[in-house]
Amino acid sequence: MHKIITLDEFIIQAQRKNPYSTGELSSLLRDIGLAAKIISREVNKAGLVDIVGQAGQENASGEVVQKLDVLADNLMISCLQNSGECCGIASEENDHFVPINSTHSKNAKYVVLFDPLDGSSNIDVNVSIGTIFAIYRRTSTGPVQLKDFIQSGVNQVAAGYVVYGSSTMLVYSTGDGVHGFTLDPSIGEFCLSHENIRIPEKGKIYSVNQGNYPAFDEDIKAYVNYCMEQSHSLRYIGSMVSDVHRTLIKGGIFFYPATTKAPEGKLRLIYECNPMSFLIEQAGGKSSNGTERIMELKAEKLHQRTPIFLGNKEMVETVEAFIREHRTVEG
Ligand code: P6P
Repeated sequence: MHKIITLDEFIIQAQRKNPYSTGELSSLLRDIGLAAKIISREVNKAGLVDIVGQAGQENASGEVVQKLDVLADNLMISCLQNSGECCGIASEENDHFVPINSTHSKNAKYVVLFDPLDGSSNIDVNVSIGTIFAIYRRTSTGPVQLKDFIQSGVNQVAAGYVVYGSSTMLVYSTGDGVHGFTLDPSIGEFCLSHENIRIPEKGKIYSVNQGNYPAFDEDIKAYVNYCMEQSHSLRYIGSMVSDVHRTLIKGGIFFYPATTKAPEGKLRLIYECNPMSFLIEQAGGKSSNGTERIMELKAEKLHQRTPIFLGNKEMVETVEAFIREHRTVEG
């Protein structure tokens, strides 16, 4: 029988490799895994609206049903509060960061940033969605401060995502490779299914909302035309976690460039682009805003957006060359 290695076992084994590890990060990762299992259960029920009720309405038990992304946000916060290893969180669903002030938590050394349910607009058409998270060591002392949350992506201690798709998978890295775990609902455990994921060297898939083509800059239009001339396949799910997961496993490039409608791009730097870039780089790929490494970008605000191009090194460097050449010509 194939040996099952659960997420908890894998985390503990990884902790044992680090003699200075105190177990706090391990505990945090296990709590994120717990939140993921509960969110997965709720997402899988979403299709049963008549039973569970729609957001804002009461369900069969008379409870007010929350929008799934609000529910996911509350679940992540609750699990992180219980962990005692997190002194503050920042998420897409909260305008400001949220200190966690319980006796144990307020002295904890980690902050967690997350998008609790990315792509939630796809829920009602049964398209896979996901949770994205990033973990940093706080830099301040005393009450947690904004600067603890808007650190450069290179300071990430760990990052990962959960994709709620045909199966629920948790993929994460603590800087020692990227590892994927598939949820076995029959035992309620995330089981190691993809150890040390490496992005394929070559890619023939480009992933962009080509409907925005008229709103792209000329250099991006030129690159999209190049992808079509190369007979690359266009795959776009419209859920970042799903598009990045496919890119990680099958190779290719995922990009959300600046457009005339979104001059800063659409995706958020600190809780979408930085964690995904951490994983892509750990798997041997590249991630930039077209000219600079994503993880070296300076964050000024919690909900700051950035253009992003991530995937195979070769494909990202090709689009960077298109951008560089266009800017040289433009002068
Ligand atoms: P568009 C989902 O709404 C999301 O935030 C990401 O998950 C996804 O990559 C992007 O927006 C899709 O945006 O403009 O192509 O629908």
